[in-house]
Amino acid sequence: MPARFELHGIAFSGPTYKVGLMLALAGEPFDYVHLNMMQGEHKQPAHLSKQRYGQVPLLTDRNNGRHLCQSAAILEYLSDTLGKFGGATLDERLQAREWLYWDFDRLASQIYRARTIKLGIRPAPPEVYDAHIAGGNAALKVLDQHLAGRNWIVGEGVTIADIDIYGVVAYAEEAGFDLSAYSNIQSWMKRFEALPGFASTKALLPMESRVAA
Ligand SMILES: N[C@@H](CCC(=O)N[C@@H](CS)C(=O)NCC(=O)O)C(=O)O
Repeated sequence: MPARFELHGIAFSGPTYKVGLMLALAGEPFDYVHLNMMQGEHKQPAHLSKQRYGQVPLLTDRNNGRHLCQSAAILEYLSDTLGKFGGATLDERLQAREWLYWDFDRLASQIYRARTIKLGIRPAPPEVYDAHIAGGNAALKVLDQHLAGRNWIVGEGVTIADIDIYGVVAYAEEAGFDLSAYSNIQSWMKRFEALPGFASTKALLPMESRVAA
């Protein structure tokens, strides 16, 4: 029987990693479809008919034929349908959602963009890179202070807020950030990486398509 979920993405993509991580932590095997973005596969009608923004990730739920996009919305969908990582109460669920919005506004926007500049994928003048580093550090400081005395971002257990934000902070060093000043973030990352089912970007997002084991 085929796996319930099919994830379309590229190995480089942080938002795709977030979705792969969620599935892995939830113990859901998934088929992985590698898109050839160099050849513009993400802008072809076959992809656009399922992913209106012409981006990755795209997640298909074979149980109901749904095609889902936008990583944060996908995490919410998965936590609703799988009954995992959604928070223990309505208040926790709302707080987790708050962090997802904050992430894309303040953290992911800076870290992901700094990374594409640093890796030469989207070249930009040094002052643009420096502005992303400054903005990212401001956001990392907020996160580090929030994590003081806490194991997880919301409540007492792992939620989609942790999964979403880990899928950004995991790329910070590659983007040129120095995490040594953020001891609470470092401890939280270690706790996160020890979770059953945790896997690195390389393990979850290969350079070619893969059928679930
Ligand atoms: N907000 C979106 C961002 C997705 C995104 O930026 N995807 C990139 C790859 S990491 C992409 O598909 N870029 C190609 C494009 O925008 O044309 C999400 O979280 O899913």
